[in-house]
Amino acid sequence: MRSRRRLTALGALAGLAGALAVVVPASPALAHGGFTYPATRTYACYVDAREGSGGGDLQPTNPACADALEQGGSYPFWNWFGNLISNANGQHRDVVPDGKLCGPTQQFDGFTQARSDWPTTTLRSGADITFLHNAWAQHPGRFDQYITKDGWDPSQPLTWDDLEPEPFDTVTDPPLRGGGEQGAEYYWDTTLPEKSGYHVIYSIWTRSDSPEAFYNCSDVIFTGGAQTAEDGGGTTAATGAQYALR
Ligand SMILES: [Cu+2]
Repeated sequence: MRSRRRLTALGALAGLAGALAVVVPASPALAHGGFTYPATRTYACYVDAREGSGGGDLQPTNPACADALEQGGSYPFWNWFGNLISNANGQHRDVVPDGKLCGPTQQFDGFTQARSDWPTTTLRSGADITFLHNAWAQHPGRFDQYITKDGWDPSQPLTWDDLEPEPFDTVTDPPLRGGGEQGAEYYWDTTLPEKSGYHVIYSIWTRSDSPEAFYNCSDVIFTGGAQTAEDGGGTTAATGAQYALR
């Protein structure tokens, strides 16, 4: 009973924070960032859940997002930009356990479910794209992007060993601009790895001004180059209609 009441109070607080964030810049203590393109798992579920209610409260239509909401409540949805460990101190592989890569803290545990029906962003294998990383709060630091190995199994918990050993993309203090899908955003160009089918892009944002680090999974589908070069390489889950459900 007690814990249930506490969860409800937390949910109300999170909802309030989400509502406030629409109107005023959220405080740095509560807000940080994450990819809007390709959408992180938490951001894609947040968009899905808001669209499911026509822009109001959270009503996920994606089954994985719905289960995440049922398991972990609304906090990680309204705080989709706060998937972090405060005292990571650069020791990512020590502080993030295997199986918990997509949600290393208890609040985000619902996003570690091993399943292949999360919302995805379709990308072209090997394409040049522009990463868009929301910056609710700006922090100097480095972004490292990893890709899952060929043949990884989404029905098994995601482990460090499922990732290619070296990041395919690394950037430090990328440029910042306003006017992104969720306000200020970092942006930089990258070349995607050659992959096919369902993969996870795993991003680690390591702050250089504090021990904090952010850990996010973006679920993506790689296609084999059938798209034209002008289309930018893919569609974003954030536009809603283009979720590639399987
Ligand atoms: Cu922050």
